[in-house]
Amino acid sequence: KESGARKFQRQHMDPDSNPSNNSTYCNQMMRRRKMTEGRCKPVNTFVHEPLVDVQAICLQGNITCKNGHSNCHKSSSSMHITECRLTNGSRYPNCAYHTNQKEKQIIVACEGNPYVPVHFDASV
Ligand code: 5FA
Repeated sequence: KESGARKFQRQHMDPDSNPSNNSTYCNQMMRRRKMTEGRCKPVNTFVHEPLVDVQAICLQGNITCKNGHSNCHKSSSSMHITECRLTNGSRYPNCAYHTNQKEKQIIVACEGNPYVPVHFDASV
C-alpha cells in the first residue's frame, strides 16, 4: 500500500518543473498524478522546490492544523507553488482545472519516524 509520505510526494511534489504559467499544467498533472480517478479532487497544490527542502519544513515552526491536530509546520521561507482548482462547470470524468502560480509559505502536516510530510494543509 502507498505510504502517507509517498502519497504526499505523488500529490504535492513537482520539484523539477519550473513554475511556468502554462494554463494546461493542472489539467495534465492532476490526471498524471491520479487525482482525477473516481472523482475530480477539487483543490490541490504542487510544490516546485527540492524534496529535501520540503521535508525540512517538519523541523520548522510548529502550528495547529485546520483539523485541530498539532502536527502542522509552516515553512520559514516562501516556496514556488502551483494551485490547481476545479473549474466551475467541470463535471467528472472531465476534470478541468484553473492553474495559479504563487510564491507563499506552505503548511504541511508531518508524521512518523522519520518525521516527514503526509498532508498539505495550506499556503499563507
Ligand atoms: N489530514 C488532515 N489533517 C491532517 C493532519 N494534521 N495530519 C495528517 N493528515 C491530515 O484533507 C483531508 C485529508 O487530510 C485526510 O485524508 C486527512 O487524513 C488528512 P481535506 O483537505 O479535507 O480534503 P482533500 O480533498 O485534501 O482530501 P484527500 O484527497 O483525502 O487529501 P489527502 O489526504 O489524500 O492529501 P492532502 O490532504 O495532502 O491533500
